[in-house]
Amino acid sequence: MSDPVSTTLPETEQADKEFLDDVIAGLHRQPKQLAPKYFYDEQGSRYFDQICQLEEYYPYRTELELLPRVAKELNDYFHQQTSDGIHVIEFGAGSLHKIKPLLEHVEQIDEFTAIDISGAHLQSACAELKNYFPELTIHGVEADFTRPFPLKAEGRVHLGFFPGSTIGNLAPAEAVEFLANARQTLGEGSYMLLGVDTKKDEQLLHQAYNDSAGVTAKFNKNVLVRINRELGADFDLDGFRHEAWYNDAKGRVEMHLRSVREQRVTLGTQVFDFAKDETIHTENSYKYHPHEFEDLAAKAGWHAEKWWLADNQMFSVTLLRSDQ
Ligand code: AVJ
Repeated sequence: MSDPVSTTLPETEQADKEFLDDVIAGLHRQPKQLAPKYFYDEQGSRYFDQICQLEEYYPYRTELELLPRVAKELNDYFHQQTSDGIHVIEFGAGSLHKIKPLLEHVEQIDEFTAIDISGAHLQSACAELKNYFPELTIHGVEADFTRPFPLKAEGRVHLGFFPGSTIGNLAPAEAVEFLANARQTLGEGSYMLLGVDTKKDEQLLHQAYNDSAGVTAKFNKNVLVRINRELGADFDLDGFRHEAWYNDAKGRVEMHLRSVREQRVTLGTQVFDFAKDETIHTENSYKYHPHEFEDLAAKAGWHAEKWWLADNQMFSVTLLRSDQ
């Protein structure tokens, strides 16, 4: 039997209900947690773009500098592999800056599908991309890319694109599940290109997630702003402070919002009590050595065909090919 909720609610109402259900469930957990995908409303996507311009946030710029080299080598590689057109499918596409080097250098790409959870942001980004690449067929899809989705078009090469180390938001087991789903979606003989942040000096990681201008703090707190505005909660924004640190045992940066005092937050009929210093865990950002990532991808039926490391070793890009 089909779920009456998913069939009767329009898509945005459905998304609101999921947001509400997730927030309630997450805040009832111990420790309290919220999923990082909820940072990205329009304002959150803007904060993230600001983070990418910060001196301290090395991942964005390091990857962007590495991608032209990757793209030139990919162009040679694909010419050797196939004469078919390539359809690139980007997961969590954001502002569409990362796809440009690929479109500039990989000549066989003639179709591009961008999937992102922030629909309005995506539409304007797609329109802008069309100005740069008028020949390219572009589709913008507002969706949660962690779910499987249908892709048509036979006789073409599917290249999944997942830059920015967004895969780092997933715990290793979830990352394997995502990669296995992506392999299903993309189909037999497909490829996937991923940007993956590397393990590095703890001090550099700390600075990247605790910038001096406080943009990351605003980005982190934006999830509470959303919960207040969209779900009618009464979070006191000054009652929580941004924290981020590297958890060496788990190989991840964690972001939290720490309650500065004992307090109660209400959301409709729900009540959430916070002890002083209790945190809401809002994000994990896993870091991998290229070989660690290769092993993880292998568990999802992919093998690493090639990988690239930035000159300063601060970021990596891996090309996966689905196992036969
Ligand atoms: C978009 C998930 C790659 O983990 O570095 C930036 C998000 N969080 N600053 C990351 C983020 C805090 C970012 N990813």
